[in-house]
Amino acid sequence: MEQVFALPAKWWFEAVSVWLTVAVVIYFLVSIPGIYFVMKYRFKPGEREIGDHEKHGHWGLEALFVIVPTIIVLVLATYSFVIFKKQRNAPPDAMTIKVTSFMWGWQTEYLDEKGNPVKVVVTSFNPNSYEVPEDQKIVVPAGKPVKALLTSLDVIHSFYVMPARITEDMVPGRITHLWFQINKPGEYWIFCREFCGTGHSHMFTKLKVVPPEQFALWLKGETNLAKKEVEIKEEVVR
Ligand SMILES: [Cu+2]
Repeated sequence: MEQVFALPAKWWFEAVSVWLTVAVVIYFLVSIPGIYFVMKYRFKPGEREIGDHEKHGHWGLEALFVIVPTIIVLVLATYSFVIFKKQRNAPPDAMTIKVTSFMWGWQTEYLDEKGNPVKVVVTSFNPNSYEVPEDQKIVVPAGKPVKALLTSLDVIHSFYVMPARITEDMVPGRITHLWFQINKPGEYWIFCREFCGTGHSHMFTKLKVVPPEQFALWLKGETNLAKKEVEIKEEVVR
């Protein structure tokens, strides 16, 4: 069995293929007979010039044209809602981070069970580079669900975890959320996905996914993944 690389991306890809298949099949079911009838009943002098308006259609066919699309819509809606619920609600064992956005960067707090921050990472704005310094990457454990609480200090931003195919607005004065799980260690992009000013194109960071043991060490500060202390206050007051 193919290993699931990321959630909720798995369901996102599944839903896209289901919707695309239904859409393409319906497209051909409608367009091919459509072309045929356009040819067959095209205007010819002397033939049905005033049309056949007095004739009623076919009750059976009309009922079929109502019932079949209704069933398709209901099936797609139910299927999509099941996926939406999985995509929206973090599993109960998810670890929690809180990400606060600002023009143009991120502050990530790692919270304990009581909601107190145990570690803080700040990704600051750098208009001259597309590199993210090692100590500014958001580190998470591989194979573990992560719930992110999101907010903003200034304007509306959006937290887009690209490998997980999930994004959510970060709104000042409000806490929104999303969750994701990346099963393969590596580095992935996170982008701001809401145009938020002149620095928007440089509002990104790297998600560094490491094995859980390595993450536990990093969180306790016993590794050189992020040695440098970052002055948070200075960074966020822009
Ligand atoms: Cu932004």
